[in-house]
Amino acid sequence: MRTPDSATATHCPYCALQCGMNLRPLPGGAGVVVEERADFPVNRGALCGKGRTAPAVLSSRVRLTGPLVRTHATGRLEPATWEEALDAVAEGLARTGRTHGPDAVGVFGGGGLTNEKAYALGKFARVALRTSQIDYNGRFCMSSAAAAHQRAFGLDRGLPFPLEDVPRTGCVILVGSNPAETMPPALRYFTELQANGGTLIVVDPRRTRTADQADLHLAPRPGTDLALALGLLHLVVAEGRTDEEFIAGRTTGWPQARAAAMAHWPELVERITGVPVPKLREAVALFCDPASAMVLTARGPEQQSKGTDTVGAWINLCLATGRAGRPLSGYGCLTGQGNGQGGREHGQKADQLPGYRKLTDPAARAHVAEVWGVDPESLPGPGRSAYELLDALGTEVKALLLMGSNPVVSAPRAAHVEERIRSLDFLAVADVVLSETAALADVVLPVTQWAEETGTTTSLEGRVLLRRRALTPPPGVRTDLDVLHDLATRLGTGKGFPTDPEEVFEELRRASAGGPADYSGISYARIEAENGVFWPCPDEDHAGTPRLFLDRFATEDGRARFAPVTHREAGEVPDAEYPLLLTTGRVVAQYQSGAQTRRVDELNAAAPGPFVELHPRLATRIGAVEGAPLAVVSRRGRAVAPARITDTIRADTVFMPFHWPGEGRANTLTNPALDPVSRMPEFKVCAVRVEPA
Ligand SMILES: Nc1nc2c(c(=O)[nH]1)N[C@H]1C(S)=C(S)[C@@H](COP(=O)(O)OP(=O)(O)OC[C@H]3O[C@@H](n4cnc5c(=O)[nH]c(N)nc54)[C@H](O)[C@@H]3O)O[C@H]1N2
Ligand SMILES: Nc1nc2c(c(=O)[nH]1)N[C@H]1C(S)=C(S)[C@@H](COP(=O)(O)OP(=O)(O)OC[C@H]3O[C@@H](n4cnc5c(=O)[nH]c(N)nc54)[C@H](O)[C@@H]3O)O[C@H]1N2
Ligand code: SF4
Ligand SMILES: [Mo]
Repeated sequence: MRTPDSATATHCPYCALQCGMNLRPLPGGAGVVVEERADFPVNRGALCGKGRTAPAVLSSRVRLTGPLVRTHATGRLEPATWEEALDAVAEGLARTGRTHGPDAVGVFGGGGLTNEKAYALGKFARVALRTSQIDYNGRFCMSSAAAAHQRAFGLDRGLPFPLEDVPRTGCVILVGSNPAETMPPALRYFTELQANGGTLIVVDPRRTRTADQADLHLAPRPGTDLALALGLLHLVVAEGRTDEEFIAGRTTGWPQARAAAMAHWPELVERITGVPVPKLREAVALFCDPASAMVLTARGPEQQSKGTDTVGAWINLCLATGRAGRPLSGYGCLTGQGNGQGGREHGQKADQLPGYRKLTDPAARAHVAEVWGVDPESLPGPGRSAYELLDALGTEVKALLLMGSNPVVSAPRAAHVEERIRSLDFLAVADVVLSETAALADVVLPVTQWAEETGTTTSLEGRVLLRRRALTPPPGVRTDLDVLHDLATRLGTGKGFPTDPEEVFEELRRASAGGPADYSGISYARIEAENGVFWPCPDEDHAGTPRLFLDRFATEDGRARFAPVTHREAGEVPDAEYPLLLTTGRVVAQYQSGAQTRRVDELNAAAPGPFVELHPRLATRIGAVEGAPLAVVSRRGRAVAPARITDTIRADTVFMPFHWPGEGRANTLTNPALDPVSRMPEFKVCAVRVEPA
């Protein structure tokens, strides 16, 4: 949409809040500046520093401006033409497929890719490469919440209601979510909730800026949220606060879930979590007294080897108290990446086809194969999950095409993953910058960025949005859609890979029609006219669905399913050798692996490097000094970063942000223990020892 004065209305390239912004071109083709876009209701013009400074990454000073190919002569990445680079990628992938079979070729995508790219990438893997080996970084992000959503409600949309409902409910429990750092413009929804007389409970082992604002802060030991949720449910039952009518009318599985909760009495839960019983009782009262309430989770409880069961336990709490499938009540997950929601719906996940269809469902295969003009039999089955795929590199998967992720920094047990990546026969990376992973590639393909291309994203609310191209890309770069088209052409299947995003979206609409995430009624024109459209939207006369489950859940019988979950320990627990817990997360000024934000001066000034947060008591015990280098050692490796001493963290836990490579890389330490259902790695808890370096 062109605004009257020639700025372009679009959305931020980073997180799932997808804040609206206007981009105004500077005179003489000198780039764009970000301006306030007040008409987009979710952020009403507010932006965090990352969004405000996003145009800095468009500068040729920091981005890739032409393809690079590793030469035999020097062993280094050297500038090449697009023809040379694309020929090399097509040949590298095809050669591996010919020699070792199609499943020796892997594809790794990202939740930052637009819907059109995610869709084209999944199709490229299955149709052009015929490989089952595709997965993406969203596996590291919201897969546990997605699995729990599916299990309980029969459908996974992160938030089943728009954010505008938050200020009008009675109480929100925010579990392992730190929007003050991770989605600053969304903080206003919680502030307004409190101004309206509602209460905010924050569950986080650290007293974050978000927790500071809460009416009640529960600080459990990392990895014990499952016990905490069960303990709260125990109290709900013991205090007679269940909603029997709702349980009888709209759920199944309560007797088993109830029995499991009754085994988690408050004193036991206090012992497991470290949260005192009176605080548990206070939380139950705040949650149950008002007429409506919500539970929102983010990566804290989800990035655990029991993340799916943990989210299930929080959903149980909502179901038992009738706080789901009703106005202003429910469970939601705050999805993370720019297209974290849409990226999980259109087929870059190992077990999935577009429209959130299952790759194992014969009817889904037939429908999508017809849209793609291929034989359903030719579609491969489900492949490995993200960590399992990375772990198989160099052995069973010998060539990889990577688009939109930087696993050398962001994958668990990163030194091992880096070593696996180095052992590949062939690696091609499409990126906007020379990330730590791209630097290891045989071929690097430089692609356009958000402001230079058009495409849709689906925000954490399930609202499908349009980003409009606002400026002409530099001559040396191409779009991801161009790359997939050009590669498919070389592999002999160019026809099904259009380069016009709207044409891809029109095909995506047809592929998603009748599926759980049905986009068939959504068009670019509607998105612009309506400031986004909530899926499912099955036809053009359908208004979209801001609120799900009000009449029935998406299960076969329309009832929500309780999960019969009991507490279990994390993959690693402290012992004499590794007596402390490490947890990891984010700071406001850096984004993810830092590939983009570490290239922005203003953000680097605000968050220049890694650190280890620890409690003063622990610091005294081990002789740590503020600002002095501290070594954190786990069974996977050793990382060193300056100490940051603060009483806002539990004394048995240390925290590191994961945005940096090198010596201070938090993921050198993390444990790739996987959740059995979602295959989510345990980023949020492992056992470590800490000593001055
Ligand atoms: N600035 C910034 N913003 C971002 C991103 C970014 O990289 N930088 N990334 C985006 C993406 S992809 C995502 S997924 C979101 C993530 O958004 P959040 O989930 O809010 O971010 P995290 O910092 O990973 O984790 C949130 C909190 O979980 C707490 N925590 C750690 N262990 C546990 C535990 O065992 N239980 C509980 N209850 N809490 C625990 C941490 O102390 C932390 O404060 O942010 C998005 N926004
Ligand atoms: N220890 C620890 N590790 C974590 C987490 C944690 O909490 N703790 N969180 C996990 C989570 S939730 C996530 S989401 C992951 C994220 O980790 P990554 O997957 O590494 O995410 P990004 O750093 O955003 O990497 C995206 C890459 O793609 C590039 N890129 C951006 N846009 C495009 C595009 O349109 N096309 C192409 N081709 N490239 C593009 C960027 O420049 C960047 O290099 O990290 C996970 N790792
Ligand atoms: S909160 Fe997220 S979407 Fe909004 S400006 Fe910041 S990074 Fe961008
Ligand atoms: Mo994420």
